[in-house]
Amino acid sequence: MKERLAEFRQLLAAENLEGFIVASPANRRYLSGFTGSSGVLVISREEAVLLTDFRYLDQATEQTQAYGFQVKKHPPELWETVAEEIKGKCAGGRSRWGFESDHLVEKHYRTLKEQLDGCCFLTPTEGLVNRLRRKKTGVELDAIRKAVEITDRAWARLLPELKPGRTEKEIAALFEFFQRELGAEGTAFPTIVASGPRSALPHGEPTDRQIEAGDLLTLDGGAIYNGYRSDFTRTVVVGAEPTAQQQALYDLVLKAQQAALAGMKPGMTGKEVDALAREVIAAAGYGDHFGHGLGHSLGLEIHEAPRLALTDETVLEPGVVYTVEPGVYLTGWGGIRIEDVVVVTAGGIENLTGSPKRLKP
Ligand SMILES: [Mn+2]
Repeated sequence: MKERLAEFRQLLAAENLEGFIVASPANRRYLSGFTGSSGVLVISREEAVLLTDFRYLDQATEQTQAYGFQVKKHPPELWETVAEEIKGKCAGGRSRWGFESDHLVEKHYRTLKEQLDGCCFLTPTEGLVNRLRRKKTGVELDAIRKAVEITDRAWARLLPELKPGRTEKEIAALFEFFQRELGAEGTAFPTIVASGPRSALPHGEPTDRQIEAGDLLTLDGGAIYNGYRSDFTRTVVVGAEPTAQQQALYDLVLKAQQAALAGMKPGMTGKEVDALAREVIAAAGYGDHFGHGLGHSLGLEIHEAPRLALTDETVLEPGVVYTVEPGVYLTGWGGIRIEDVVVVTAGGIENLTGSPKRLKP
């Protein structure tokens, strides 16, 4: 695992950075292997240090060894210690140290700036570690596969439990319980369950609403396995035959998803893949009702760059994992979304999600 540190140092050299401060939990875990909830990485050309507190010392030492980090305990003031650690490494007064502008809290930045004035320049960066995290290695893909499989199996167990009278909260709780029972470390994000007219809310939080026969029900959830996440959405009709309109809209969303799954391949941009699905929905007259991007990458975090979206120019590469999740939402009526997780291969994609796609399960 030391190669991650070596690759990151190559990036630092290319960016003309003498060192780097990692505050993001996901980047910290990716580079150092440390899974604890608190700690900062201080990475220079020569040394890589994880500063953490008493609670995590033994765990951190064990987890980071293979990644090439040494662990140091910080006194109560973490950010004062980070500054001290950098001071010892930035002789000369001209070195540039990078930090994550989207993760370093302003007051911690101020502490560093006061302490390091005249010693080094703090340089804001964005997405530097993410450049390494985009392409998943075999070990990472195995974890994602397992997380996806857990979610598929939890969904299969949940289907017979989807009955009129159950509340959205109960359904979310059952789904999360099944995932835990099947080996998940936790839920990838708070489970979305939205039924009836509420299914028009793309991110409807589960409520006490009781499911009624004939309701659309959208569940969007995922599992965590070895730190890696799955993401999954299905819409079904509960306790009745689908109406013609429900079926027509479902078929449209499915057709849009299939167009993207069949067409996406390395060399295309995220924007082009988004268009494959969006054009199908727009041609049917529902373009204004698909108001979010087609998909996003995921891994240690549920939403990672790059995306499949109107504005994403990133070129698809083998080894990058994406969700493909078109949806149509009609306020007051309901909504439909279907989401799979895929990995880009040499010639197209492999769909990791195995759950059937049927409006009437
Ligand atoms: Mn998603």
